[in-house]
Amino acid sequence: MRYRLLMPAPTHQDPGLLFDDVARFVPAGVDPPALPRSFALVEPLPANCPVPSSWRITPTFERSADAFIATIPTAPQTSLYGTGEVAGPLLRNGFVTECWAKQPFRIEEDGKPAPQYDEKSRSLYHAHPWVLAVRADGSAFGVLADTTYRLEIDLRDGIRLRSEEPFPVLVLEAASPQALVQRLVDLTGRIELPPRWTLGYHQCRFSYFPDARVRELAEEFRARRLPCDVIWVDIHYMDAYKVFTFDPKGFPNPRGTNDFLHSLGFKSVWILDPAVKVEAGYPVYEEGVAEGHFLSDPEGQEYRAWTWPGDAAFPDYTRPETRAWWAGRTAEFLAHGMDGVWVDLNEPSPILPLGAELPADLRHRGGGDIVPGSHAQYHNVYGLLMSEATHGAMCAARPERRPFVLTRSSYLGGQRYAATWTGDNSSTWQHLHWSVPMALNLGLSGQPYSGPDVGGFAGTPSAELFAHWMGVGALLPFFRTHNALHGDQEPWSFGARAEEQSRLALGRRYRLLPYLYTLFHDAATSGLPVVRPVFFADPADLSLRDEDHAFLLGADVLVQPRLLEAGNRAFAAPKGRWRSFTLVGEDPAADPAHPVLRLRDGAILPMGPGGQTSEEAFEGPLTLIVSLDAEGRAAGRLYEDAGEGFGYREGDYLLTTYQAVSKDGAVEVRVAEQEGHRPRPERELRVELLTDAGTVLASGRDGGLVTVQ
Ligand code: NBV
Repeated sequence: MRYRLLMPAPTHQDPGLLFDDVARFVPAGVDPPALPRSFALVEPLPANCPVPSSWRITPTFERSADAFIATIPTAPQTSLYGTGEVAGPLLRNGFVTECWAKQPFRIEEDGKPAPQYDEKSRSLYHAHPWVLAVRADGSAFGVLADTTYRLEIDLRDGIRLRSEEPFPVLVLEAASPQALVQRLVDLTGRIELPPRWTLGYHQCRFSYFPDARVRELAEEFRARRLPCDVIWVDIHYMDAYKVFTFDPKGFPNPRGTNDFLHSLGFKSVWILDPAVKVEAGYPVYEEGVAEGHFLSDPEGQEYRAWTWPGDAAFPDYTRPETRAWWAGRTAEFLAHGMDGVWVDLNEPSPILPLGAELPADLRHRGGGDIVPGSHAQYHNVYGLLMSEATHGAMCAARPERRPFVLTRSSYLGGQRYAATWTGDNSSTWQHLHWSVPMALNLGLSGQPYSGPDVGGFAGTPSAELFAHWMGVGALLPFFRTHNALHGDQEPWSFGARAEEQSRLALGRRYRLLPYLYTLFHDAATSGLPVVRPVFFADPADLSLRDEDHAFLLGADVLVQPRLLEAGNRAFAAPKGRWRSFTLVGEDPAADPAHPVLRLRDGAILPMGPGGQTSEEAFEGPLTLIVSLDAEGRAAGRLYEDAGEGFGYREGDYLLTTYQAVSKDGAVEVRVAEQEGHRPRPERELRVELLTDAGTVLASGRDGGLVTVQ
């Protein structure tokens, strides 16, 4: 037996029904009002009502000498997902992971540690105490351990949760996994509609240096006619890695660099690290000391650890004053014209020794509704609170613009403040594969806006691997190439063929942007993720439960990529007909770097003309790809707005439902419904009808009737 039981009977006290489909269970002997506030939930929970006798899932609580344990048995053929950011397959049955935000590292064959993850990594940068379970009949339930403390999630035999501190468990019930994810984000918060440019392609490197290199890179994208929206600036822009400074030689004029990027139609995102160099005369540090912003040890001494700039102190983001200070500094930083902010190393992670963590007994002072506590209590929400402060800074500094923050670490509910990426992956086929299940499980945990470092952060990909990664990355929510200090990793760095393959992948992405933006609108309103597991198409079909090469983009597009070095594998495909289609006249059968795309029967897919920037990709003719169902009907939606700002909240948007109906040997396509006050753009409407005999084309005016003969 793993844990010694001190209390004989499994117990909980007065479970409470919070809503019809959400109940809370608290271990016996724990006073619910004495539990710390929830960081996952947007609002405090309502008062309990008695749980009806028909309630299906009741955790059993036990207490051992050193831990509190909650067990939730699962019926056979229950599939388990979620648990946030995890390396490995989509289906999580049989795995043990830990909610403990961590910069992972693995031991290489020569015994040396390397700062990347593999399937043995028990925890990565995020902490998501959440399991999504799909029963054999396709109905679903979710288990949320509402704690910020370290939590083990053991899925080897049902669901077993273990922590050193007592924790309440929320159980959510839903008719389908889709409804369950929606319910989760009702409670933990939805993303805000992102600025439209963030859906384009991002080029990053650790680091483009000096500023002339950034400008050269931007010019090269335009000269080669490779679509790109965003150039990223990593830590070398700082003066000796000091946060909120600029290297006087390498980046003397950040405003000028940003102006230059803007003049070529790019946006920029610049990195910020939480750690502040300990240095007399450095205003950020001195201000931090004077105003009490840094974490201290139990004796009250400022805590220091070794990071990029050397010895550094760490802001205590549990303090409202410290979040406000950070936000103020960030707002000043933004005055140089950055369009977005990237917050890194906020697990938080010292750089050396590798794998180092902040001590569990550091003191967080809290404030407002955050009570003072130890680092053991607040470690997992450090990234969440830093994201919140940074997001707040963007909103305050530019109230008319939508914020964009990318964070490496966060916690359940972190989608409220920031998008994320899957950290320091490696340039291997295995990591290319994991790009898919990692984005899917983040989506099933409430975070729909994620993607991998395309091409891999550590190492250099082969031309073939890079081209495949571009092909898949183009179809994931966040599409950014990034690499470490190794060789170049731009679309043209791997020879002419890989450049052409990249151009095609980018061309596909930019044509799909109107559909993708519609999916982000859905994520921001209904809460459904942008990329979804194939089993969403038929949750009761057990054969789909472990499919994690193929995935769904929204509900209508099935993506079948090649993710293995040696050839492809058979995909588990949902029932019904999914016709293949192309976006830029490509032949995916001829080049496996481009995933096969299939459209659900009965769906209409809206597409734009493509372009060099997202700006261009939303102008000009609209194309609808139509696949009729057995009744000869199809429907699809398109969401449009200004792409920036908040006018959409006052109705400045257009949400159109297009409909296709076959009638007297022809197919009629028209607007069936529309919502919002935004005028319909004067534009051509092109229809591509997928049929057994090939694609049939027709065109007319958007808003009018288009007949396909
Ligand atoms: O800022 C440098 C890197 C960054 O490029 C990477 O994406 C982060 O995950 N950062 C980590 C710190 C260095 C880690 C070795």
